[in-house]
Amino acid sequence: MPKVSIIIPFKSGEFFLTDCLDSLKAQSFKDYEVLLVLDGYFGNISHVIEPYQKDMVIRVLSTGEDRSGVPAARNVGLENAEGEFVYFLDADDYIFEDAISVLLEAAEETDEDMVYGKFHYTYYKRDIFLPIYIEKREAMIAANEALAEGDEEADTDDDDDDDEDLTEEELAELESMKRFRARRKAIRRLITRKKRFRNVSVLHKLFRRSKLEELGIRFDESQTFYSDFLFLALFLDHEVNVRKRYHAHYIKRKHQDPVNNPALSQIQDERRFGQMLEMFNKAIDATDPEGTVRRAVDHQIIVYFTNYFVKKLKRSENDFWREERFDAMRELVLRISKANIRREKFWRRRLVKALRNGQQEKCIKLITRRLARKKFLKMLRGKNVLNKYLYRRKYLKQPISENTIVFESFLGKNYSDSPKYIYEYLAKNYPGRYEFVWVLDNKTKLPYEGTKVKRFSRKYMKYMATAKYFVFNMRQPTWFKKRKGMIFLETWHGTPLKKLVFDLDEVYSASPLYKKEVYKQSREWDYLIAANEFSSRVFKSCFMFDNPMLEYGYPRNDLLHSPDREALSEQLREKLGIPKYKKTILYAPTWRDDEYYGKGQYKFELKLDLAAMKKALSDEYVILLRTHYFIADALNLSGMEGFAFNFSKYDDITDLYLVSDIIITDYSSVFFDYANLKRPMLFYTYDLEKYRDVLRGFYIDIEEELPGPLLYTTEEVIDAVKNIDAVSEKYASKYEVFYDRYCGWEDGHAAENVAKKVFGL
Ligand code: C2G
Repeated sequence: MPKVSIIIPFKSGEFFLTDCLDSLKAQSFKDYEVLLVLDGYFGNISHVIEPYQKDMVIRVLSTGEDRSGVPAARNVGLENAEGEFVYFLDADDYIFEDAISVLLEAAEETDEDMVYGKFHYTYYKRDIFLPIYIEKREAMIAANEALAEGDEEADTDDDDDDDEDLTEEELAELESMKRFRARRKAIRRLITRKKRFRNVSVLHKLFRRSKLEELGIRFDESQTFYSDFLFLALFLDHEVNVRKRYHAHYIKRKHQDPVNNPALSQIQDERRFGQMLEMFNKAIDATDPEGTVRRAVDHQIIVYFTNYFVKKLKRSENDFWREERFDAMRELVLRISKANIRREKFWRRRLVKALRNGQQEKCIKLITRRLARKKFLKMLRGKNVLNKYLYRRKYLKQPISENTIVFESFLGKNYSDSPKYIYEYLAKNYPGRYEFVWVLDNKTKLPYEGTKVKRFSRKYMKYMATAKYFVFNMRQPTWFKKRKGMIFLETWHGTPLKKLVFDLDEVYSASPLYKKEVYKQSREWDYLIAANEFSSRVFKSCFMFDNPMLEYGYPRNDLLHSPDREALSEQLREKLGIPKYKKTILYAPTWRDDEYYGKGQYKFELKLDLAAMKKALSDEYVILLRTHYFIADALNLSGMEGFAFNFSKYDDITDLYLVSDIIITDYSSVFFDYANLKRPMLFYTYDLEKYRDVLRGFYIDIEEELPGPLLYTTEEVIDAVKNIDAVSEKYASKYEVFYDRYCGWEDGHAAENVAKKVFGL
């Protein structure tokens, strides 16, 4: 008989399951069985689990034909479990290697009926998440020790030393008090404090199986959504012994694809309301009216009503919120004891009172007032909120201004990329014809007569609401409303090397709504520019784009084909202060998905040994450094004066291409553009495997196609620079093929061609 039975319901997603099983394989504790319960799964599971069978006992079960759903699958698991304990795990999650042993040790030590641990939430799969965590492990271990101490303190509350003076009876009483407190804390943590009762979960809880049998607790199979809530509420309503162990870690995967692969909690289902009522009613029927669980249940009902239901009452177009659902809600709330209502905040109590009296209008009035007050307070706090409010309430009602064009490059960070060249073409050739507006947060002075506006400022909001044309190189904001008659030109910002949106199974660095958002946004693009045949094909698939593709090459690359580019380059060198008799290397790497501080704020650690480069190359070369626009870290170039120059904040990378003799890059789309110059390219791909195989996935085989060497150390880079002629010669034929494939459409007139097409000139 195994010690622990791990119950995993499985419906789909073999990809996730392997992560889950890998984490079980890595468990330090080995005496467990896995009950994988198939629920409406029609694939061939044996090839997925076969590699694991030598490391663990996996019993594959099924809900059968008459039963279905997660509750049924878990019940099948319970019916078949042989372990002394059962543990619930989801197929798309994974656990730390000591998770089971930590929980089990605690359960055995103090004879618990249930032990629960800590959750982490992530979009990442296991082999990305773990290294990030291991890095922070020291800090985590320290925090865990503190928590572990907290565990004990919180669970005992009393000083054990004093116990010695007590009689046996007193000791028993004390023990029972401790048990009671631990259970009350668990109820608060696991039920009351959950923001949404749908998040109440049996996951990562180790139950003593005999206790579940004794109490006859099973999952309610008529419940698709809330069976966990009922299960836990019923369990905790008994005098069970429970304990928490916060250094047992469970990694809950957030789902980032609500379009194709929604998590259960993301499913909007008409049945939800009915099931919720049923669940609450059952919980009320089955629990002690005076007990802590009931208090938690009542609180959850009130929170649901005051935070969610009343908003539906006020806003929904569906009358059933004001008719049968209102009545059902009222009936439910009438079951809540007055004592429990008294524990709630004043504004909630007023709403509950109005509902109990059946005063629908009053409920609506109260919530309207409360929402208005909240909005007002929010506006006082941030002017962006006020500006957005004006966008919706005022500017969107104003007429569209037929000749206004809004340009934005890299979220207003600089004056650059294709929007810049389209703007300059129009401003130069059609002066006075349009009102040009640039979204720009830096101090750059615009040539021609464009107006600058700061992103999120009031003026910006006005133009976003009323301009007819938009020329953006990244996605428009999610709140942007495309009005009838507006024309949106998406230039995008690079030939895709790294896989994008709908070509990604998994999105690591984005919010769960990412795919849904991009889908909405790309519907709003009237035109999209492709620099080459390859981009055109990929964009159609990765953005699910089927409006006109402008196949003219990139406006941002026009300059690279300008007949006087050499003269231009000389002028620029002077303007940028590059020493006269030196050759120039440009180093322009991309960003890394897994190294960040926060949204759009990425870390960058320079992995080139600049001192070594300076020593070896500074007689002949200088190096220009250019980090990606997402990078928040500033480069430290002290001691490198005269050799290394930081151009990370410089507006337009095209200028930097023009002045450099060699480029070093990695997985950045810059190399597709730089190739237009036919100058040598080196690829400093020190983290290739991680980047390609773990973080992103590429559209092309870079080892095969890139027209330059992949280098892994500073020494190799120095060596390649020193022998650059030989390197160029070696890659000459590859370069030609590459050039034809990715630069073949570029003719120096992309801006003109795009502008003529979009603006009907
Ligand atoms: N860029 C830059 N400096 C860098 C890196 C990039 O100025 N050090 C600019 C270049 O114009 C480049 C663009 O930002 O073409 C996009 O950068 P990528 O490194 O390719 O990365 P990303 O922003 O993720 O865009 O289809 C293109 C992809 O979306 C990649």
